[in-house]
Amino acid sequence: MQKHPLHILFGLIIIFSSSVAVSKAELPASTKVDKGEVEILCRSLEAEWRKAQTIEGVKIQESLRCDPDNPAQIAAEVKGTNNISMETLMNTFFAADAIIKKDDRDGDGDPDLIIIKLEVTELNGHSPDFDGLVPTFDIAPAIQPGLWVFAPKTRGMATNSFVGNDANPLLRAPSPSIRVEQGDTVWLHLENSHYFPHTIHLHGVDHPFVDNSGEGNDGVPQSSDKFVLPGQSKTYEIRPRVPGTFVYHCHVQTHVHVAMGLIGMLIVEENRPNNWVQTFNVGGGQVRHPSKAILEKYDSEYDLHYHAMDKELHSIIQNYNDPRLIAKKMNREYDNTDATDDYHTLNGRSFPYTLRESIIVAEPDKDIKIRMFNSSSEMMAIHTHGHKAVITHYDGIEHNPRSQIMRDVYDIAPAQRNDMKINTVDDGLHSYGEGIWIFHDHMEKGITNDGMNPGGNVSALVYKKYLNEVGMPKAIGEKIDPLFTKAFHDRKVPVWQDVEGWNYGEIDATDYKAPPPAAQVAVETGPKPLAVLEKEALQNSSGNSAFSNFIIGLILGILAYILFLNREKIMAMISQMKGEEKNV
Ligand SMILES: [Cu+2]
Repeated sequence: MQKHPLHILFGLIIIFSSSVAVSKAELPASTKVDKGEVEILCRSLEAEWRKAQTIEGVKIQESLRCDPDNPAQIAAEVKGTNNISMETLMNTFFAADAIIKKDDRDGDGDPDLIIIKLEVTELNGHSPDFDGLVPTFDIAPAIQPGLWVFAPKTRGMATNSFVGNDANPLLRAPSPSIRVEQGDTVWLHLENSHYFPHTIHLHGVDHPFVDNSGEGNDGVPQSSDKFVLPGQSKTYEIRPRVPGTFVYHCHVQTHVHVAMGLIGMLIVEENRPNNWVQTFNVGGGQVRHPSKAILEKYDSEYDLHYHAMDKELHSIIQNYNDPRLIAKKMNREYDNTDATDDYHTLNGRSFPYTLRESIIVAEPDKDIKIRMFNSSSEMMAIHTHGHKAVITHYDGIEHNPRSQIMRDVYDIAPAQRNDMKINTVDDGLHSYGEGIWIFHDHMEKGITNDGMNPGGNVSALVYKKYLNEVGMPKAIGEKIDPLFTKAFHDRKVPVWQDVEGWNYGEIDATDYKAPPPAAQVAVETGPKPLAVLEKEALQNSSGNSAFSNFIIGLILGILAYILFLNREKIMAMISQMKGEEKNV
């Protein structure tokens, strides 16, 4: 039989009419959550600091990010605190003996004896004097995990000023990148300004097991060294013969001291004449005075130090103030085999703060050197949008150029280093052209702050023409303002509340109690007492649910459609039956 299109339409209307009936619902109104004060995205106080300049004879590259490194500090890091004017020194927080550079032993125009002084600093720790943390270091809006870091020896107060308790700019996470030159004699002097024993282990850096005086030099209390006790000092002596990207870290209670932040990059630069290297890169990111060897091959250089934190561990120093209690809580009660990393940082900060100081600024047709380091305890898989980088070195050792590989995801195990080259030629392979190209961990928890997305170690490679006058990306997507609030990171703001033209908020959950599973929550106009909901659920369970309505409607519809298609046969049967009745 030929089916008329009207027959099919009629059948479909009957089949779906019942399901349409149950989808008619009255939703409760959306409410809007007050997200409180939105921080200024970039305070833009340091416009002069962004410019390329020369201080104390030190050439300092332009740094277009929102929060550039202080040029006076760069000059001190390159020349040493002993070779600069008092005025320049006073424009930094360095102690006068923080970096001593002297003795051009090979006569090649740069110093060969480098004395670096490190202290151990607690950030966001318990204060004995008031109800708050001190000194504070926010990894994202109002997120303040307790941290320990190696820090350059500082002068004066631990705080930035008298009016706040935020840490001075030298006291921050991560522990600073340290740069020395191949063949230098380096005395790494640890002044233990902390309440626990620590050491320094030089991971991957060429160093003798014992120093000239016969003392242990490997930083491992169980095999070579004594602890450096609170108030004591120790000098680690190295004369690195091999260049590369290496690591230094504490080797006392390593399973927690490294996680607390006592780990940083130690970079040995290739030997060149007149090669004054930037001894510290505080806070990582752009190296504003790259070494001679780097400038032979690259236009700019960035240190990317990734870390992750379990808030259970990092809150111990905020909840307890007695070192004996902290030792008990941290070394015996805390179990890192049960740990979950809650915070994921790049150069000590999480998104959105990474946008202020850990962006990579690009221009077309340039070569960018990246030193990537993972100091978390899990694998990472960093992905660059819009670019494929060539991994030139693993753990500081250069690959044969023929076997160097190009990728767009860079796996990096704990403690590993990838040296990478990003070439910004727009050829569809190295780069897809200018833009704001984010880069982030593809282990997805890495892009959250305690499970709130976006957050974590996300940052961006931003082409100059996409940067605004204060060094923030000129994003053309969604507004990022809500991410600069405490409320967002406290999990209080609905994630799509501020989407223009949609305004998807949240239902008023005051006094709201979850109904039993069978109840029709979607059609309620307001919260009802649990007893009423339960009664309704009982009635619904007798076959009045949306699903059962649909099934019944479907069966009835099919039956009606079959009857409709066979209506002529049925009519004939009925006529036949009537005829038979008459004949009786
Ligand atoms: Cu330690």
